[in-house]
Amino acid sequence: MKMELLKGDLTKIDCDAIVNAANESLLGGGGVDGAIHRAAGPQLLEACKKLNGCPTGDAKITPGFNLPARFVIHTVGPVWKGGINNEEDLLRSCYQRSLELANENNFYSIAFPNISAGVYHFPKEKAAQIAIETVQAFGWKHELPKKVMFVCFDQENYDLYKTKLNLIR
Ligand code: AR6
Repeated sequence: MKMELLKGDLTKIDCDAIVNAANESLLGGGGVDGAIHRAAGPQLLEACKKLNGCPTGDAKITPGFNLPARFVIHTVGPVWKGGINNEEDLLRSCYQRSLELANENNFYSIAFPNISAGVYHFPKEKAAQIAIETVQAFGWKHELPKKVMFVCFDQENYDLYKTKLNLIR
């Protein structure tokens, strides 16, 4: 598996699936979730309504509609509440379940934002560490997805991922 770091907007990425940092309702919100729904168009909300929500740490899939990405994998990260409420395992599970869905659907490429590191206040660096570790470990055991992109909206996140990815290369 190849891990790539990109700076920019997840909704512009052409790949098999982008991952949405959603909430348990799967009915939209702010942050990257809002941006994805705006770019995908109203059909995305209609598709999400049929999924009956999603528990924290799990993931569900829809088409990408007007997005360049063919599919959206909606995952629900944990809200950071001090780190003593299983937040780290739940975040690991978001990456794991998203990658499992990508693998089951024979996806070649998938792109992640820094899940939970915005409105949900998970410490950015710890979140990036969990993202990279979980993706790397999945890659040791699975052929697909072949390409995993980390898409950072801001310089701070980009620099965090860059430092961590350089350390394992
Ligand atoms: N492309 C890439 N990354 C982005 C983009 C974008 N277009 N927009 C924001 N980010 P957040 P969360 C980054 O708050 O913390 C929603 O209301 C952002 O800088 O989107 O998991 C949902 O409905 C940050 O690094 O997600 C939930 O209620 C990262 O994406 C709640 O927010 C995640 O920030 C989920 O909160």
